[in-house]
Amino acid sequence: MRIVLLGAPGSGKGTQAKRLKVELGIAHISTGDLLRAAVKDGTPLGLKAKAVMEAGQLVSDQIVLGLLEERLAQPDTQSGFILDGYPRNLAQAGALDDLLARIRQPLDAVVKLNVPDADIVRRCELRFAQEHRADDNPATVRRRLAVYAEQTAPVADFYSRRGILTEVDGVGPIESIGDRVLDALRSRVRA
Ligand code: B4P
Repeated sequence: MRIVLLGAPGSGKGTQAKRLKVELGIAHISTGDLLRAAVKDGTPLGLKAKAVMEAGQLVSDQIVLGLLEERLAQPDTQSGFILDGYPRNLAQAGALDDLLARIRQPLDAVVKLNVPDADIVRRCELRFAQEHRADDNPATVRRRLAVYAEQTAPVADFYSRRGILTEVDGVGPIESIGDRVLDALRSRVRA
């Protein structure tokens, strides 16, 4: 199965993708993790991405697409994948369509996690206190939410028009949200 997980920053995409990876036996591809690894390794790409991420902005489409293409060429993606954090704007959604058509791996489903901004701010504050992730500081989280509303929210409409979008309530215990996501995916496969 090939899935896109959509949702605001801190909506739990990474958290739920980890469970889906185990339950469905497919690869988990997080563009945020790929970028953080490049920053940590101090690669030329990571050096470019670091300041952009810390400002709460989106890294350039070209850089992220390059990372994604490289990751999708790895053999573990043959049995399917969960894309977590990509696409984040309409240009990325178009690029993903082209890429998946080229490698003959069309999407099966898009799941959007709905979480109110107030919960997101609380979650990121907690993670900032525990992990000190620079883009989780409260001012940057507000910027990231604004970028999400402006650039990423239209991506949900793009997939809704195509009839492959399912929205799931992303508030509550992590396990219950995971059950809702799996139910949504199973009913989509049966449909
Ligand atoms: P991401 O890594 O995608 O970061 P995220 O939005 O914070 O993560 P996610 O929604 O996965 O939340 P998580 O499960 O961690 O992006 C980081 C940055 O990278 C972006 O701002 C951007 O600069 C760059 N980037 C990434 N992809 C890009 C792209 N395609 N194009 C351009 N730039 C890109 O959960 C958050 C917290 O909530 C965790 O602490 C978790 O424990 C907690 N949590 C999860 N579920 C919960 C629940 N049900 N209840 C309470 N807490 C919960």
